[in-house]
Amino acid sequence: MHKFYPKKELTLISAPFSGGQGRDGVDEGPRHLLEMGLVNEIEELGWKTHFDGHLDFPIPAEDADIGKMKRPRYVSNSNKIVYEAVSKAVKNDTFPLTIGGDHSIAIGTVAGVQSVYPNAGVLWIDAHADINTPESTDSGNLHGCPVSFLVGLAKAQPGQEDVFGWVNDCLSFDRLAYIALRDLDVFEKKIIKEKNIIAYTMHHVDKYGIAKVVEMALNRLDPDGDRPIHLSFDVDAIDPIYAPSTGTPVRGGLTWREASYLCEAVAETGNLVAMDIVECNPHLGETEIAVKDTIAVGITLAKCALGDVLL
Ligand SMILES: [Mn+2]
Repeated sequence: MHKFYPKKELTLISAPFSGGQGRDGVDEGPRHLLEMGLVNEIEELGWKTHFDGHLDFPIPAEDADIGKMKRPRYVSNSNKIVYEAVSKAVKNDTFPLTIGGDHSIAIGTVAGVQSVYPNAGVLWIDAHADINTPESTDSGNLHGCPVSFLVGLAKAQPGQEDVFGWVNDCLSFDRLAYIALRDLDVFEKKIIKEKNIIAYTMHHVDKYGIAKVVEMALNRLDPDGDRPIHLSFDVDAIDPIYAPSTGTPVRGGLTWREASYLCEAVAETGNLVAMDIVECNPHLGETEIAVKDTIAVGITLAKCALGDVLL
């Protein structure tokens, strides 16, 4: 039985948002996941699924850059909508499965889960650490910055409009763990070391194997085995051989089975309280098969995290 959702009810939250980065198409991810049968696959696992349609993210009339940040008000306002949806789902004792959309939407998903479970740990599965601050980012694309808002590293500078003030440093550094990292900026490497953030790169996956890495990450994130876990899964964690249709692919990632195993192992703890699947971009596939593979891997991750087993 699921420790946190004994009724096995799930709220599917579709966040078709692409404002955290510059490439069109990632907002089409949710529609493709639904068309390939995501809801049916989840219900076959015994989860009663609630879905009220795609979230709507109004584009602000005025949204000038703040420092290097691109589309700051659009990203912030949209994340408030995601936050409300996730927080409401958890309060209704339903598992929030949020499908993106780019990874900036995890500002809202993590803040939403933390509003109900303030001790929840976050497993951030990604090729990138997404912990750049509005000052350290090169691109100004906020999908590379969500973690910095959540842990309180990102602060409005004197004289700047504080559009993300509502996020409120909701996540402590010791409740964050990374797996599958392999493309880090200088600032991100520095901050991970300085703050002693739990971080397993692909080097660790090679060295110890995925099973040991997941075990070590969970033991450090949740030493007593009773902490709610939020899994935020960026499909670019997976090798582009398996998940090519994504905005910032990086070679040398998780295999299909390593990614699936990771989700299965987290499901086995019984402590998973929320999941995000982000950065599926159907416009970026070179072939139709590339797109289908990427969407299929997203569906597989959801199934594994929700209790599907091979035997
Ligand atoms: Mn990411």
